[in-house]
Amino acid sequence: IVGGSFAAIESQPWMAAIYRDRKFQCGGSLIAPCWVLTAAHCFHEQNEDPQHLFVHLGKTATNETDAKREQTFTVEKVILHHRFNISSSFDNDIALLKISGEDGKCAVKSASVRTVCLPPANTQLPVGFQCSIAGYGREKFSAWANSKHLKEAEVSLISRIDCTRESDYNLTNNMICAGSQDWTRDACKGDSGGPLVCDVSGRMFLFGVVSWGDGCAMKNKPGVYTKVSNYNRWITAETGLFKYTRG
Ligand code: 4AZ
Repeated sequence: IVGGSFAAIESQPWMAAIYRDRKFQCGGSLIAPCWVLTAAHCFHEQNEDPQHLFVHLGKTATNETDAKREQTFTVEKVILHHRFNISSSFDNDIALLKISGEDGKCAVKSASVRTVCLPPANTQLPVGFQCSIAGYGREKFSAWANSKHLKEAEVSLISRIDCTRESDYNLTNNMICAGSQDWTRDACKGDSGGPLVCDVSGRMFLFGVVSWGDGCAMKNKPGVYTKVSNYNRWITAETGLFKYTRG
């Protein structure tokens, strides 16, 4: 995250840190005790071996373990969206991880670990709506390494017209744009897969998954996010979750 501020995990308790072996790979969001929603481009298409993947919840610093607040999981299943296409401008950049802890248990709710709400299908917030992004990624585009601490930043939703006005972005209907008015706050490399959450009537909803952008915090180059509310049916079909919560 460029700009914004360091945050304790308790302010983004759905935040997941995804590792491949010992190496930090991507962010993610806990949408149910056994399920993390993230970006498809974080994984090797088709042949990702879940045995190498680990998910940490409740993590504030990536270089240390706080056993009192953290929960660690292996990955049972990696589900990439079947129409994710890395060559066609990252359309359908969304993936699900089924996580499993000791003796098959999933995430346990605490001050540092909790689920985020999914927005109702096809909901859209108005342009200019303030949301927040979080991640352990780079603090500037030219940085050598990721942040050692979780960061969060406020960004606002940008219309498709404004998003493409000064950029050569090829947006699909499955993407939303967000940025800060002065272009000082943005997601960056390493934040991929992480949350764009928006407070609607006092509840936090996961409206976006960090996906791509031209550099980080560059003028007229907003961050691009997978539009989560387009995927309610896919999430239900793949997980069996939320089956009776529509309507
Ligand atoms: C990346 O390379 C990346 N500024 C993620 C987000 C953004 C740019 C790049 C958005 O993972």
